[in-house]
Amino acid sequence: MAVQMQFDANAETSAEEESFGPQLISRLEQCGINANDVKKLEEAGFHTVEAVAYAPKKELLNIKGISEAKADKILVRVLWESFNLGCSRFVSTGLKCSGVSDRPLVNSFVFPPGGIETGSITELFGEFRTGKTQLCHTLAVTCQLPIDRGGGEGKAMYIDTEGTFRPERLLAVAERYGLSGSDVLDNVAYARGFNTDHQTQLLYQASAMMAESRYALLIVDSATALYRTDYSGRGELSARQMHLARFLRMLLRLADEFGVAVVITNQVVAQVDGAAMFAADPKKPIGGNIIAHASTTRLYLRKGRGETRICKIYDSPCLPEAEAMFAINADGVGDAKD
Ligand code: NY5
Repeated sequence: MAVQMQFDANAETSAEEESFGPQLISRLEQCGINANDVKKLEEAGFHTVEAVAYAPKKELLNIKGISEAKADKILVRVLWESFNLGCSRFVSTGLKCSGVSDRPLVNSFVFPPGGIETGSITELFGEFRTGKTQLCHTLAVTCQLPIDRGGGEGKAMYIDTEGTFRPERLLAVAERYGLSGSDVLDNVAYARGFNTDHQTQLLYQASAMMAESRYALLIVDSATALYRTDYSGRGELSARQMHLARFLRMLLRLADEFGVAVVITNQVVAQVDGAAMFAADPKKPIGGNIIAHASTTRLYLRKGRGETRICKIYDSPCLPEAEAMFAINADGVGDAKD
């Protein structure tokens, strides 16, 4: 009898694995990718939807007959599909794509395609008042949603180095998603970071807490601000970069070890050297290459018309160059009224 039961339990698991495990590439035919293109992907060695989702766009472009527009379409479809399958690789931002009207397919998809990726670092950078902190507040709530509502079914950790965290904002976002405000607040572990050594120290505590309970998201808002005050001048630049690199390595390790999404914010500063005058963009994110290497996805936020803001995927090897327009509302980031 016991053996029989065990057999049945196994049968159940394998049925589950079929719908929740890796998805065969042929599934893409059911979501708008034509059979010919699916065949090309398979011949190039992509046998699962996941294999495509993790591939840099460059690899898709190497396949004969796959144009840039086609690669974009496939990647967005694939990310959307893995999002719908609830692989919990992503946490929804509540944002939707727009501004890519020449590719209507991309419209009305969550932004960035699929959401915020778990297991890696996403950097939000932009000037003061472009919505970085508001996006962080929204994510601290949406990460708690069930997976079938685009969440990560876990708690959030919030390291605040600038004193801009506002719990009442979380309550408004909670209400918008129909969640209990007190539950949402209970599920956000908050700490102020006072200097760069302290913000690093907090990550050791974060690790202990992640081992104890299920966190979906770690936010560091801002990851770089304290470096600007703790280190000054050219003389301290290399010490600063080494310290920052160590901090980012610890973040990557947490992302990897606990499968959490890590979101960091970063300011842009005017370039101080003479090159600024000739540069296409006179402002750039601080932290230079060190941050660029650590973050898998970089999202650039800027002001749009009136109260609207624009969030753009910056220099990603995997994601199409899409952007989303949004508004900063009392209950978190949402659709632009425009
Ligand atoms: C440490 C950390 C957090 C919260 C506490 C606490 C580090 O609530 O005592 C302690 C959240 C961010 C990571």
